[in-house]
Amino acid sequence: MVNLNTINTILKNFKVNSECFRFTEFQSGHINDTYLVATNDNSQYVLQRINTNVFKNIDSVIKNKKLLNTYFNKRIDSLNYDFVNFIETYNNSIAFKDESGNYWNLMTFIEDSKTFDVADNKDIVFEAGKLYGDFVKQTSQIDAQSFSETIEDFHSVPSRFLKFEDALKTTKVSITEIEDILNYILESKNEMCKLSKLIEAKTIPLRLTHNDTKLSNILFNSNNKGLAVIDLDTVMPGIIHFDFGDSIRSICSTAKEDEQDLSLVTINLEFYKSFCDGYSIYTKDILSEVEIKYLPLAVKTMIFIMGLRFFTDYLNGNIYYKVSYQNHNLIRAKNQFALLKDVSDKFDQITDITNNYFSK
Ligand code: GN1
Ligand code: MG
Repeated sequence: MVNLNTINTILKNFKVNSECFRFTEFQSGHINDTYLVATNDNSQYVLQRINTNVFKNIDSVIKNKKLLNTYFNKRIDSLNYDFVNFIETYNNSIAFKDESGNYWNLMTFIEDSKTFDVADNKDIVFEAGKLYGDFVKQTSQIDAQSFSETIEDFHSVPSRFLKFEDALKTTKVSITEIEDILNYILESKNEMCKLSKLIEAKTIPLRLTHNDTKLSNILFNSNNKGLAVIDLDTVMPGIIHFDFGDSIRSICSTAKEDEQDLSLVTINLEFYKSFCDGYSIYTKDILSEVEIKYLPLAVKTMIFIMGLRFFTDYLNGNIYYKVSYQNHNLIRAKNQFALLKDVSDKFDQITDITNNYFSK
């Protein structure tokens, strides 16, 4: 547990001349520990301890964030939205390593901002579409190859399958309890590997992608207008489908990711239209025909990956995601697979809507 002393010891290493007198922890992330820090010069900062159990390749995380920070700062006058600004340490790094080997980032806090876990109206969804679409536009000039992979094969279905199969061999969970899910995962395998095959064949181009485009990674102001895209740990080379699909998974679901009542978990097609409406504003002219063609499949694939990852972590005894109760990851997995079933039922409509908004 951190206390005021720890926070101030860390703060001293960054180029800020102020002391923290109060801090609170943000509760929504599953991976890092994130604090809102108020200082005696009337400023607020976001201090984050990077989870090195998840981000084993910490040098890549630091390098990528620094590259992006420099890039955004250079273009500050032409940006449509605000961005996460990393404060440097006295060693000119954007991360500080403490005595216990923890790595910390310090970021400016974007004032009067808030996040949502679930969208409750389509204006929020439209805004989210615009912000994530703008991220694609702003970063489209970057050579993705100059960024490193912060987590290897992060959205690779074949690699996630291997991890799932390993977990299945060693799990303490009784197989009879989870037979339905196992069958569903195995039945879906072929279709869900398709995007990975297209990447391998270089049919779909690599871009710089965010890779964690949840609703809660967008800041909104008090009028529910989007302010900035946050959480840049997983920015690395990827395909547009990772970001588009993960956005829909998170933003167009009618329930939160760990809703237990599966009858509440569906895809909201009105929200899907609003997201496409906002997203296409900045991306329509940038995306190629082949990228557009596979957007609907991306929705299925990203929901599947998250379901598979939550389920694998459940089998492994919850070693990756933070959980609040024993079955939390199982509930999350069932939730994602329920969403996937609804998306599959409505796939023709999803494809038509996508074509309406993105076809040139
Ligand atoms: C994790 O950054 P955070 O905690 O919001 C995860 C994402 C998942 C998400 C599911 C590095 O995101 O991939 O989509 O949980 N991040 C990492 O809510 O694994
Ligand atoms: Mg994240």
